[in-house]
Amino acid sequence: MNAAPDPGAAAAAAAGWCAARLAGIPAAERTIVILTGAGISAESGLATFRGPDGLWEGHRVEDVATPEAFARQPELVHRFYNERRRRLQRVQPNAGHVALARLARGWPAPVHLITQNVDDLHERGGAPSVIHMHGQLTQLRNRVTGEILEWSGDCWESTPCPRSGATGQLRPHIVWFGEAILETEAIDAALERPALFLCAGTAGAVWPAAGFAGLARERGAAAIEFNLEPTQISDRFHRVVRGAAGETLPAFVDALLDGV
Ligand code: BJW
Repeated sequence: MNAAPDPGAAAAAAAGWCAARLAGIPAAERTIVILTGAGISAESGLATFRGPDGLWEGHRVEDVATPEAFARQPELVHRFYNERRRRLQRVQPNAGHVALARLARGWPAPVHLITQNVDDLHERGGAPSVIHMHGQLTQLRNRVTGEILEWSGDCWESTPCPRSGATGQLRPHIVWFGEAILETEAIDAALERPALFLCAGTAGAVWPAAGFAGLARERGAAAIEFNLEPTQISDRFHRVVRGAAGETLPAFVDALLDGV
């Protein structure tokens, strides 16, 4: 009987493969782009969207995270985000977040960390800069003036905007289905010519993020996926590392920083 592959060893082997691929590229040009999704925060205790824990009070994310749902039932949508904002204050970054921050700080070339997550666990894990393409739980937007506000408490339709004083104007600063993603200029610049593309904890079910791996590969990047399970985009990667991100990413980052 074959023993199950050790995720840490598989991650270190993938780092060795990357080091060999990058060897011919000058150190300062070994740009890394990292895309993360809900799976990287799962070990911190935040629910993913499409796993067994993916329903919220029986609602699929597609039924709550749309402008139409907010127009129809604003209090339901506010409650969804209020609960997640409260939960965020009770959780901590895990070893996966910390490992990526170590990579960003220790790598000789630019490292662009793009996250679909609306939590702040990359920042709290030490990442020097994070591109939040789907918004942030800790921000609200005034839908009349467009102003963005830092926010840590609950928000309801009855909550007055601290600037305008009016009620019924605030919404989560979150990108819902059918809305344009944020930080497109930073994302386009990051994806211009990556040497290495790392993708951790995303199912690859939501666009445009699901297309980034293919784009990075077309532009010459070595591409590695880190996920517990096969995903909708696994075939876009040169290597896949199966296992929990909190185990595989630290092993990968240690080996990569040692080897190049
Ligand atoms: C682990 C693990 C562990 C677990 N370790 N791994 C092309 C084709 C088809 C459709 C479209 C298309 N282009 C656009 C669309 C429409 C749409 C879309 O993608 N629809 C799909 C349903 C098909 N996209 C959009 O509407 C986007 N906007 C857009 O394209 O705008 C165009 C436009 C331009 C100009 C003007 C106007 C419009 C917007 C997408 C917004 C997504 N928003 C959400 C919710 C809001 C954020 C929030 O509330 O948190 O973002 S949806 C939800 O899915 C959330 C996530 O960021 C996103 C991705 O989910 P993710 O991260 O992949 O999580 P899961 O749960 O799906 O997967 C977790 C993974 O982790 C699994 O694989 C596990 O195995 C793994 N895992 N534990 C490692 N310990």
